[in-house]
Amino acid sequence: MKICKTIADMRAASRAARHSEKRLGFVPTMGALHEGHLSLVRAAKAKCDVVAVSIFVNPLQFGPGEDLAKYPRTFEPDRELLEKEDVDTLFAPTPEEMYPARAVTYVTVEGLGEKLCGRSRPGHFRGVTTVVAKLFHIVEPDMAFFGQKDAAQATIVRRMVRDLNLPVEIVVCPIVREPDGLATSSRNAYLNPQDRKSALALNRALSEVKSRFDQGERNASSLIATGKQMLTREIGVHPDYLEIVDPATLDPVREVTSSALVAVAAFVGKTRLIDNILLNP
Ligand code: PAJ
Repeated sequence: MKICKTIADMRAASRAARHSEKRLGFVPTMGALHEGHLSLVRAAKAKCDVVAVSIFVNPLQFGPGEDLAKYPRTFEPDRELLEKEDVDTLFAPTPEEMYPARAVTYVTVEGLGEKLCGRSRPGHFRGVTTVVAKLFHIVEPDMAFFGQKDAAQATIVRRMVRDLNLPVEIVVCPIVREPDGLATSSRNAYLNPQDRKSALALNRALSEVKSRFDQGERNASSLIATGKQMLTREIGVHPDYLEIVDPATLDPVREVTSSALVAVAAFVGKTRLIDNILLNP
């Protein structure tokens, strides 16, 4: 596996792949890799000839008081995992390499960027779309792989690609879960044993909403109330939001008459976790 620390090196690796007419797949990550990330790598391997993964803890998508400084950085184990998956190129730039001093240019997906997590994390999605656009320009992949775990992020990236006519196909892969149902996340490492148990409330709330839906309930307010009840029942869990939205616009729906996304975010102790499920009438 070739490790590129500079933009110039990464561009050269991509150029080489393109010259040999190889289909280039790309998986952007912030590292602390787990089975969720590896599922994207495997999907990329299955669909593309050459696979590049980036590891970059993007300062621009963390708000003041968020976990940028303590975000897990585990480069060596990450590198080994990617070697084992037979990844071709690892792009791991420094913040200085990615952001020229006094950079003032951003990519904003207006409206969508202020929904769901964007409401409680102002500027978060602007940070995501700016770095993903930069990564796409540097790597120039044919296909890029994202997880349904971050459903709003996937929607917003798709919209950016469409609006800016970027020549990349976005593939969204299913949520990977721990055996007990908790969505796999780098932030699960922050949970103490008690919080780890409480964290199951997110998936439990979503499952409860799904089962009420399967029994015929279509009213979003009523489904939301069911989910919130499940969440608040658990000590140490503080809901940020539980919403039922149109997966393409992220706008709330009143009645679930077509495919809808149930998205939840909650603090478990000091750790903010997210999860979601799709309802298909
Ligand atoms: P990160 O949280 O490292 O996630 C990288 C990718 O892995 C994202 O597309 C995310 O949705 C996916 N992923 C994480 N956990 C998953 C799970 N349990 N199942 C399936 N996919 C999962 O998301 C980011 O980094 C950043 O915002 C990034 C896109 C890299 C931009 O900085």
